[in-house]
Order: sequence, then structure tokens, then C-alpha cells
Amino acid sequence: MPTLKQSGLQLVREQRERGMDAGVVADRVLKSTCRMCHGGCSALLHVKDGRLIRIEGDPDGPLNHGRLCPMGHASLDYVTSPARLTHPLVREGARGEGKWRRASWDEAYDRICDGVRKIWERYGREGIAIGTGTGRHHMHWIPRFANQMGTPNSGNPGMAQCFFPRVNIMNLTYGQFAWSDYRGERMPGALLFWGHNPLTSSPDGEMGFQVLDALKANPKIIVVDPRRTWLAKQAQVFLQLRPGSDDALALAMLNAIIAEGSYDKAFVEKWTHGFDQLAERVERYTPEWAEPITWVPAHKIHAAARLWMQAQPGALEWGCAIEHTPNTIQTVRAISLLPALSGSIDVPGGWCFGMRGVGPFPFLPEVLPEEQRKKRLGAGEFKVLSGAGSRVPSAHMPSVFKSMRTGDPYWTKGFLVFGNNALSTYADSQLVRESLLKLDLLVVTDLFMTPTCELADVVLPAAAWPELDQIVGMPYFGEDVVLAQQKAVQIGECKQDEVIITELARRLGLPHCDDEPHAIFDQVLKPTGMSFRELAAHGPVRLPMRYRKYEEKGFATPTGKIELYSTRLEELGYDPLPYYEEPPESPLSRPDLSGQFPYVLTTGARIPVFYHSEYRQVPKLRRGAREPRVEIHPDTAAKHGIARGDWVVISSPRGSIRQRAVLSPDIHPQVIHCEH
Ligand SMILES: Nc1nc2c(c(=O)[nH]1)N[C@H]1C(S)=C(S)[C@@H](COP(=O)(O)OP(=O)(O)OC[C@H]3O[C@@H](n4cnc5c(=O)[nH]c(N)nc54)[C@H](O)[C@@H]3O)O[C@H]1N2
Ligand SMILES: Nc1nc2c(c(=O)[nH]1)N[C@H]1C(S)=C(S)[C@@H](COP(=O)(O)OP(=O)(O)OC[C@H]3O[C@@H](n4cnc5c(=O)[nH]c(N)nc54)[C@H](O)[C@@H]3O)O[C@H]1N2
Ligand code: SF4
Ligand SMILES: [Mo]
Repeated sequence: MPTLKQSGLQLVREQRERGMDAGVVADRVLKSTCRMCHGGCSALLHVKDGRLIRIEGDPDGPLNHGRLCPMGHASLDYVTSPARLTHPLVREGARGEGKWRRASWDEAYDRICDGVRKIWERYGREGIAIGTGTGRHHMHWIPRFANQMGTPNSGNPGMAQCFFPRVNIMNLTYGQFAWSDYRGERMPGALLFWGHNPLTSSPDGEMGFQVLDALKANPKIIVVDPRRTWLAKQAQVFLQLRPGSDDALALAMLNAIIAEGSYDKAFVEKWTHGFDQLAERVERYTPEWAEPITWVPAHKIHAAARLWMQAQPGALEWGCAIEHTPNTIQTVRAISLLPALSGSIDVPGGWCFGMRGVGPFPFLPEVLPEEQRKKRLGAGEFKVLSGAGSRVPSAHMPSVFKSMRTGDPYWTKGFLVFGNNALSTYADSQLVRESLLKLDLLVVTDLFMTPTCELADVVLPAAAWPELDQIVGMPYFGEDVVLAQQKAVQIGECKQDEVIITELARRLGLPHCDDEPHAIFDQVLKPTGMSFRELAAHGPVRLPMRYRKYEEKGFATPTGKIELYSTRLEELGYDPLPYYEEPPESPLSRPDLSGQFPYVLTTGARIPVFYHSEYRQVPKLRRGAREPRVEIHPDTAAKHGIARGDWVVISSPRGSIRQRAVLSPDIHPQVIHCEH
């Protein structure tokens, strides 16, 4: 059985012991939910004399059972950090010069509203874009605010390169997003971890603690990763592939399963659409075909396909690595079909649909005029992201940045950002910087003065998770568990994003501007039969699980089945069957580059102490990784005379950065991994 010490959660126990400052007795203890990551761990907030004195894991937490990871344990230091922004700032000098003046909230709001109105007059409503970052408490408020503002352009890095490719493809193929079933009736017999390391990342409302607990049932493990992670070391089959070649690998697994006839014939016959067409399509994608593309020996692909079909019920655990390449849609589609062939859909220990304990959020698409919707940047070209293929259509952000720089097809002149360090987290920082410098109005709401804030006209101080009320459905788009976040303290003049957005809407006279956040919480909580206040007092609600829900009404797709052949993609003008697409800048598609750039770079595999660009200013976490690190195979390092700890320059056709060398036999010799 794996131990905490060995896993990505190794720091947990030690920090838990150190985190307890026994002695001081709180006036009150509030039940809340940690959101140092996407969230989900129940936490107790101890308050004395209006100050937060302790944060600890809640033993009653249904997902974490009292545990917190290193980031969760550092919450108090984060909230009380002296580096926090505590009042609004307005720019005094030139953009980016770093000269600021403290402003009242009234002055800051006036300056923003004046700027917005000027842009509306000159460039139209589409002249403003609204941005956010990864799944924060206010993520739904962003597309809602954009609809209220009459702009079709809102987005975040995740819409195109994290989670939403999976969400949209699952909606098109299965009618709903599916999650691995860790609810207890029985645990998965096989876990397929594909570009995903949830023990460190706890993504999208799925806690690493749950996955760790599921491993105690000794499932068969398959890992697809260019790095031999701790999970890969536990795996029966580890496929160490070339980054970005996942599409070819998934198609080859589909080929092997179909060629061997090992798929669940009764399930496939009754509940899938287009099996014969799929079989014909993948005939060409044999494991032997995939070997030189993926660098994975064909016999290992056969072994993975066999194990996946034998050790049922199987659950797919997939991550954002498969979304960081332009061929993400085909990749996600191909991988998503593996559970359909095994038939482990919505069965105990399989790949299941959630109980949806949270009702529909009022995104207000109806208040965005049709002629504005048509102007969404990317809508014509990227229909699964920006058009009818997406449930929450987003602007194509590279096109938004381009419109800031060039006015093509029109000017974006204002950018209102709520929790996104655009300069660090979008691709091609130099282009993003050039784009932001051309704006008439940049407003950034954040907790700290980030590089992106430094380019703004107005910086607004945001509240951290113990300073706000919200509800969270876990996991995202499954929502089997519904939790509350509760405001325990007020730090400076910080406000939660939802409050800022509501006030801006009011001052600009936008539709639905009188809807209070708490009324919206109550509205979406209807399926639980509780109000926000009742949920907060009660603590987390876990909905009882029902399996094989598709037997009642079929799958929520046009054919009522899992669409191996996607009628929706066909309708949108795309290939209804998955196909192989090589990323545009790889050793295969651009051999001309491989002399100057001989290695394949992958970036940003999660580490337990930082969250993207966050938490470097929290000493307790910074101790875990003082400097950015690049992972290199020892043989590769030797070739270049690189020793452990050396500063290394990493160059790509876009620019270069420096990180310190970590020599690791666990990374493929042709691959370099660095922090993002
Ligand atoms: N501590 C911490 N937790 C986080 C975050 C954080 O920054 N820090 N970020 C949050 C966010 S927004 C997200 S989206 C989730 C992501 O959560 P995950 O999707 O679990 O992402 P990672 O933990 O980075 O694991 C991705 C794995 O993919 C591997 N990989 C890299 N390139 C490829 C490739 O081309 N193909 C394949 N198959 N594998 C590849 C990496 O080596 C790594 O082991 O984590 C969330 N949780
Ligand atoms: N190279 C590389 N780039 C990547 C990735 C990668 O793996 N490699 N991962 C990508 C992925 S999956 C994602 S999702 C994105 C994430 O991109 P971002 O969401 O931009 O990443 P963060 O740095 O976590 O957060 C941005 C800012 O939000 C602030 N913030 C935190 N909480 C709040 C809040 O409640 N309100 C407000 N207003 N601000 C808040 C933080 O202080 C931080 O400055 O990065 C992407 N970029
Ligand atoms: S896994 Fe996420 S929610 Fe849980 S303690 Fe860590 S940061 Fe908080
Ligand atoms: Mo993400």
C-alpha cells in the first residue's frame, strides 16, 4: 500500500503537525472549504477578536477527512501575508512605470466606468474583454458579466488549454462529463492516468486524497507520461511517450482493443453509436504504426490495451497535459472513447456521471444580443471552444490578444481581469505583454502586485478564500458533494470578485445588475433543498449515488448513445471520427528545427508547493522550491556538461529563460521539463 511519505502528498503529515498552534482558544470556528487550489478540502477557520488565528482540516470533510496539503496548510500565512494588496490603486505614471496612488473604492469604480463608457462609444461593446484564470470561486461570474456587458469576449487560459477541451468533448460524445468513482461501493479495478498526476494536482474539485485512498484497493495502474512519476513507479504498465503524441497512442490502443475483439460487445452494441465506422477508421492506427511516432514500443501499447480491458471496472484519470497542444480536440476525443469500449460507464468503481447537486448557473446568454454573439473572436474557426460546440462559449484568447495589438478584425481596447496573471500563464509572454501595452484600459483584480497588475490602470484588492462566501460543487460538472465557503475575516479593504462585479454592473446600469450574489447562491442550491445560510450552518452535503442513469433516458446526445461517431461534430463541419494530427511544432512536423532545438520541451507539471505563478511570496511554501527547476536526464546533461544545480538556459523559437538543473533518470532523455 502506498504511504504518504512516498507520494506527492509527502509533506502533508509533517506540516499538519507543525501547523497546529495549540493554546489560543477561538471565539468561533467556521466550517469552510479550502480554495488554495480548485478546492474541495473542508477546513475549519478559527477566529478570535475578528482575526483569523488558525486554519485546519475538518475531520468531517467528506473529501479530505481532516487532511490538508502543503498549500492548504499555508493558507493562514497566505491570507496574512504582508505583501497583500489591501486597497485600490490607480496608475500615476506611464503604463508599467510602477507609480501608483492609493484610491478609494468610489474613485476606482468611477475611473473604470468612465474608461468603459469611452471604449463603448468609440469601439462598441465588443471593445471590452473580460478575463479570469483557472477555476476560482468566481469563474461563472465572468461569462455572466461579459453577457451583461454586451461583449462576446470573455475567457481564461483554461478554456482552451485546460479542462474545457475535455468538458466540451465529453458533452458532445457522452452528453455529460464523467469522473472516476471513488464513492465507496467498490473501488476501480483499473486506473488509467493519462497526462495527469492528481496526487499533486487535486484538479477540478477532485481531491488527491480520494485518489490516494482509492489506491489502497490495489487497482491495476496504467500511466501515460513522459516522466516516471511516483504513480508511474506503482504502475503495471508505464507508457513513456513523446510529449504531444498522445493522440497517436490513444488511436493505437483503440485499434488494439478492436483488433483483439476484447471490447464489451453487449454494451457497445446497445449504448454506442458508430462502432463500425470507428473500427474502420482506426484500422490504420496499429501499435506498430504508433511506435515511431510515440516512442512507445508496440508490445507495451498492446499490454496497456489488454490490461485496460481485463481489469474492470476501469476509470480514466486524465489531465491537462493532453490539452496543452493544438491537437487537443482529437487527442481528447480519442482517449475519451477508451472507457466506452470497456463498458465501465456509470457503474460502481467505473467512470461515472455526477449527481449534479448544484442547479444551472444564470450565465444570462439571453441578454447578449445576437449581433454581438456573432462577433466573438474565434467563433468561426474554433466552434468547440467559441461556438455552438461549447456549453459556455469562450473567446479564443490568442485572437483577443491579436485584436489588442492590431485591431484585426476590430479593436479590443479594454481588458477587465479578475484573477489571471496573463503575463505568466498564457502562451508567448512577449506577445501578451505587447498586447496589454496597447490597451486604453486594463483593470486587474488580484491579491498581490503581479507582473500583470504592474501594467494596469487600476488594481483592485481581492479577498482570499477565508474572506468570502461561496458555494462549491465537487467535482466540477459532477457535483456529488456541495460545500460552502464562509467569510471569516475582513483584510484591509479587500472585496470578493463577485461583489466587485455586481457593483460595476450596477454603476454601468447593466441588465440583471440588481441580482445579489447571495440570491444567486440560493437559486443554484435548489437541488439540495437548502439556502446558502442553511448549507453553511449544516456543512457539506453528499448526494446519494445512483448508477446506470443512462438506462432511464439514454445519454444526452442526439442519438441517445455514446457517439463514437459524433453527429454533433459532423453538424459543426468537423470529422465525426477521431484522427491523428501531429502537433505543428514537433520533431516530426518541423524536422528543420531539430538541429537547433534537439529536445522536446514540456512545462508546468504541478509541484506540491506552488499554484501556477502563485505562492512564491509565502515563505513556508517557497522553502519547498526556492528557485525554478528544469528536469534533464543525466545522459543528456552529461552531453552538455551540465551538473546538478547549474543554472541552465532553455531556448525555444519564442525566447529563452533560466532555471536550475535537476538531473533525473525518470525523464525521457529526449525530453526537457521545466516549470511554467
Ligand atoms: N500544486 C498545484 N496543484 C495544481 C496546480 C498547480 O499549479 N499547482 N494547477 C491546477 C490546474 S489549473 C490544473 S489544470 C491541474 C492539472 O492537473 P494535472 O492534469 O494532474 O497536471 P499535472 O499534475 O501537471 O500532471 C500532468 C502530467 O502530465 C505529464 N506530461 C507532460 N507532458 C505530457 C504529454 O505531452 N503527454 C502526457 N501524456 N503527459 C504529459 C507531466 O509529466 C505530469 O506528470 O492542477 C491543478 N492543481
Ligand atoms: N507553461 C505553462 N503555462 C501554463 C500551464 C502549464 O502547465 N505550463 N498551465 C495552464 C493552466 S492549466 C492554467 S488553468 C493556467 C492558470 O493561469 P492563472 O489562473 O492565471 O494562474 P495563477 O497564477 O494561479 O493565478 C493568477 C492570479 O490569480 C490571483 N488570484 C488567486 N485567487 C484569486 C481570487 O480569488 N480573485 C482574484 N481576483 N485573483 C485571485 C493570483 O494571485 C494570481 O496572480 O495556466 C496555464 N499556463
Ligand atoms: S488539495 Fe486543494 S483544497 Fe485540499 S488542502 Fe490542498 S489546496 Fe486546499
Ligand atoms: Mo488548469
